[in-house]
Amino acid sequence: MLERQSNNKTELEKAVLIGLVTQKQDKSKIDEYLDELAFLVETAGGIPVKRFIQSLESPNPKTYVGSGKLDEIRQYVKAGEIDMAVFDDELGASQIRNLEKTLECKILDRTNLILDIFAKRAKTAHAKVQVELAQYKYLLPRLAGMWTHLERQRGGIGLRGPGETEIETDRRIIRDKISLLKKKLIQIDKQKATQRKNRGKMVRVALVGYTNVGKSTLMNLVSKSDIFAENKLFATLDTTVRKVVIENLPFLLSDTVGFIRKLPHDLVESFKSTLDEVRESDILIHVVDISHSEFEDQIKTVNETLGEIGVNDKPVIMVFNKIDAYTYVKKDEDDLTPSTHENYTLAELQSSWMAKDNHPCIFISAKTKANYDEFKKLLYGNIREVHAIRYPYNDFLY
Ligand SMILES: Nc1nc2c(ncn2[C@@H]2O[C@H](COP(=O)(O)OP(=O)(O)OP(=O)(O)O)[C@@H](O)[C@H]2O)c(=O)[nH]1
Ligand SMILES: [Mg+2]
Repeated sequence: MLERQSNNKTELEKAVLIGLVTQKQDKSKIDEYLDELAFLVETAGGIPVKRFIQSLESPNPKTYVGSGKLDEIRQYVKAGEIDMAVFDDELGASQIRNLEKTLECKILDRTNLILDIFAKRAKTAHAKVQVELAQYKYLLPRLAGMWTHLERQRGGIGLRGPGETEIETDRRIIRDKISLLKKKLIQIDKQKATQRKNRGKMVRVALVGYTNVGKSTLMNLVSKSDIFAENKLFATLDTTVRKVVIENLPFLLSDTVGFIRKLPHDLVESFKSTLDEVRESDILIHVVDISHSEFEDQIKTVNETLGEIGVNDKPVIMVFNKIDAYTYVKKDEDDLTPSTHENYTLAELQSSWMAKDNHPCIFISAKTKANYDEFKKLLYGNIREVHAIRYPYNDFLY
């Protein structure tokens, strides 16, 4: 909250957003993608003022967009005193260099932006080291000709390290930092592994899901704790673990970083140890924001990311959250086009989903607590099963 109050309007950086419709990237999705990019810019503390979209077979290797579009963007940036151009895909060093030369403003890509937000969010030593390492790994191959020389004095979005310190831009120092951070991370990982071991054989449940779906809100509800939940992307970076008891059954519940499409690979790599909590858990609660029009894609992204960190075979409970905010488009009687999920009522969506998905699913609202008791029952049943296998002679731990 403090952060928002201290945000002086005049300090906010103005951004244009640039995205492509390519063979790989569907035209119908581009608005959603740029909505998400805009949300990322806002979360980082900038103001998105305009979007540019171009259809291309594939990104231009020199300038991402074609020359005509680039000129259009250049004119807009100049006239509108725009601080930065944000691209929806990861850019290479030469693309950044060429774009900066033409547009004469700061060039950021999606990865850079996500890293910046992560840096702002990192609270514990562990998260800070992980983010800083990912930032330097991103920066090192892109240093030559980057906007760093323009921005050195000003800092701002894209150049903030953890704790609002500016990140280093000297190649030699960065190399040293990378090896130092790697060493630190190994040390922290060892401590964490010991901590996890000391927790014994208690059943472990992890909340996973796309960013901003309500994981922390649900965690707060279940554990009655007070974890930072906010309508911003990546509110949670550090894994929080709480001991929870439902009826007579104790277990550990963890809340962790949310996933997002095109999550930078280096970041997933650096966060592997944070995600160990997920990897070592017995049950996953996959939280979905049912009120988001792209929720099906989000589920896919989460499953892919889980695959990437090597989690494929755990029992999963699907929790469709935010039913209070669910809306649907009623189709005209004479409209014979096939229904999409946007035309389903909540009840229809629920039964169609339950028919096609073989995980246990439940539809709830963590905000209004609708169906919360049923959720707890479902969770209890699932934990009980794991518990019974682990402690065959022990009906009740307490
Ligand atoms: N309408 C509605 N909003 C909800 C519900 N649950 C959570 N929210 C809101 O959704 C936003 C995100 O909630 P969080 O709990 O921070 O989500 P998260 O999944 O932990 O997000 P990250 O930590 O950023 O990955 C907040 O503004 C919550 O108040 C719900 O059931 N209904
Ligand atoms: Mg959270």
